[in-house]
Amino acid sequence: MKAHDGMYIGGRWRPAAGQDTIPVVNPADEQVIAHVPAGGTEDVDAAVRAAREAFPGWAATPPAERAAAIGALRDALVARQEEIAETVTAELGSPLALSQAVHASLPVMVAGSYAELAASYAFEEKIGTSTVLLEPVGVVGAITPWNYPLHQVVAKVAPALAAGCTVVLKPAEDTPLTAQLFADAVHEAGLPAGVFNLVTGLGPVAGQALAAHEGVDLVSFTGSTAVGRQIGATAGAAVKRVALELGGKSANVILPGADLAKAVNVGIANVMSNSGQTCSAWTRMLVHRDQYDEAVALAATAVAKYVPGERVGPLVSAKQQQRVRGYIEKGVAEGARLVAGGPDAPKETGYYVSPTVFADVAPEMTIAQEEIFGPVVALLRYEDEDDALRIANGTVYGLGGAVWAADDATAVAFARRMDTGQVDINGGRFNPLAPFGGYKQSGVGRELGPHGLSEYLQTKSLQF
Ligand code: TXE
Repeated sequence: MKAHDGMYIGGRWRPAAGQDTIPVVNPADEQVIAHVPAGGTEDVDAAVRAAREAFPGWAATPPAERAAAIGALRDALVARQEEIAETVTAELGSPLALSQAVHASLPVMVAGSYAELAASYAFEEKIGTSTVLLEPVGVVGAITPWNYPLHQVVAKVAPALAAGCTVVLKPAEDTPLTAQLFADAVHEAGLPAGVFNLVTGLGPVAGQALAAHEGVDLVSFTGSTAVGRQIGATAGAAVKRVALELGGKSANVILPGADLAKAVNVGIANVMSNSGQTCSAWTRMLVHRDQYDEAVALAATAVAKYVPGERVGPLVSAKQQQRVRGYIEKGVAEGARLVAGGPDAPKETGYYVSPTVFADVAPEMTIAQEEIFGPVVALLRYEDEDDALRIANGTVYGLGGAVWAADDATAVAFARRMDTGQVDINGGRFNPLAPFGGYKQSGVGRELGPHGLSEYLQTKSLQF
């Protein structure tokens, strides 16, 4: 597979400071498909320097011109959509149909939304006798995960650019090729040199150097809670802005009166999509005790349609496969009942995990508390609405969720009581302008739409 052997810094591809490389593996067949440079401190320094030099000019560029540049970037992504989909499939393992429909398409929507927002956003407001200026924070260090290789990048870079910030991106080491394609698109769009820079490398090396760099004014991180905690602590010590999008254990609450078959089927599809590697996936299905047995039967039938290697891809890496199989073993050991799937790998080659459904899951079990990040659904039984709410809110996380009821008003009344950042009402629908982010330990800050843009701004009051 095609790969750049350098870093994109200051508007051009240039050699990495060191010789080390990282192999990129296709998780469906375990073959090495490319190598990318493993960046270190020197590469990060050079990228941050380029971003700092570009910052004053980009910050002073009128919002309408920044909007036009983001629009050109969107168009460059559109022109590369097929290549992006194939690349995501090669390095993440997602079925090509999913790569086309989601991985290559969602970022286009998000970039388009920021092209519009950059032009229409009120970067200045009047409050009484004062004028408040909303100014870009400065240089952004963006650290992204592999689960949505392009979306995670665009959800940070597009609002940062719209705000007038410049960016250094350190993408996940598992999916650097998609990030390189993004840099190509930036280049084609003609963004000024240094406004966007890319350093590939390992988390504890390049990621750590970027997060701790004194030339970085804001760190935006999406990934594991463990690393997020560390980045938050480093940023706190430096009194630096930080945005963290971390794990989740979202509840899919099916209230009596809802269309049970639809709620279960959509709920299973939600977790199976991207092999369960979605931070907001509805991994806990909460069903009233009177409907529980019927829901378990429906879930078992629904999950049978997800055949590994066809509708559901492998996990991204051997490490993730092992981790998820470990959680399934733990579920069995703690007494949950396997209804479908199990810990055995369904295929000899590739990092596949069997689509798995657990019934008789108690709220305190590990599989009901910790993020598994695989195609695993836990069905929990509740007694009444208060019990459902207690279970739904009973984890350290609060990222996504769903409520199904006979009507929207009933679902909304329940959703208001949930400690979580986003709730899909009777199915929901993706809106690229709606803020996304966590309550509790799911994170700090919001992505997407105007709320996502405001993360990259700081306020200055002019007093008259
Ligand atoms: O995450 P890491 P991993 C969760 C999910 C998954 C688990 C582990 O539960 O099973 O995390 O995944 C960079 N300083 N999520 O190990 O390590 C790393 O290079 C700076 C949820 O892949 O957090 C990559 O770019 N950066 C999630 C990014 O952090 C560091 C998406 C994420 O990798 C670093 C992914 C360090 N010390 C995993 N160490 C979501 N919220 O969507 C690593 N990185």
